[in-house]
Amino acid sequence: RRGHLRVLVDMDGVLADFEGGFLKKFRATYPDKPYISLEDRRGFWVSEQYGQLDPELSVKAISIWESKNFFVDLDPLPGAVEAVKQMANLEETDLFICTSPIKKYRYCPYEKYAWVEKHLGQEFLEQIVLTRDKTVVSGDLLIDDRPDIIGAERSPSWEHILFTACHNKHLELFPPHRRLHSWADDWKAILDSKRIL
Ligand code: BVP
Ligand code: MG
Repeated sequence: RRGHLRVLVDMDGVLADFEGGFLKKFRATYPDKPYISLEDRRGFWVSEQYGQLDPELSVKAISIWESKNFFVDLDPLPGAVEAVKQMANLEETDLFICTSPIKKYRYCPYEKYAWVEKHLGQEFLEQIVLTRDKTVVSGDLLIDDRPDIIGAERSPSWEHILFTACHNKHLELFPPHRRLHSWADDWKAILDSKRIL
């Protein structure tokens, strides 16, 4: 809509605690296997870091998020639910939840909808964008914890704001790239910086 700011907010690692939920279920399922603490997480792909420990751990890690109830059971990250509800209520602001499902589609897409309904309410189901390629979705901002967001569109319309997560907190960001350190950080100022005066 004309004059409106369109904000795309990622789900895993931004609204839903993918890393915490993964570690909890991995340890419960494989109590005798080694694991990587959140403090020691490096790199976006959990499966790759577990695979470096032992190739069989990569397969076991993948089995965790491919299981029924993994995505729906994720806890919201601190302040996420309140922030998204506030953002959606701001004047001249259109919020969309932009999230990539895993390719094993048995549970994940369904559970992402169920999670949004459970934590944000039925009206937010209208705002969901499921895509494996976020570059083809247009917006002013994309708040996402993945450092490298690439796809078919070489120059996406959005500015990527890196949401801090255990796997990306050590990365040095070069200007003009910006972070949102958590939902306690000043996300309203980032939105306002994109509004036309
Ligand atoms: O659906 C999630 C989990 C999956 O990637 C998606 C991240 O979505 P966004 O937050 O970017 O929208 N995922 C998959 C793997 C390995 C697959 Br093999 C992983 O290590 N980490 C991960 O998040
Ligand atoms: Mg994410």
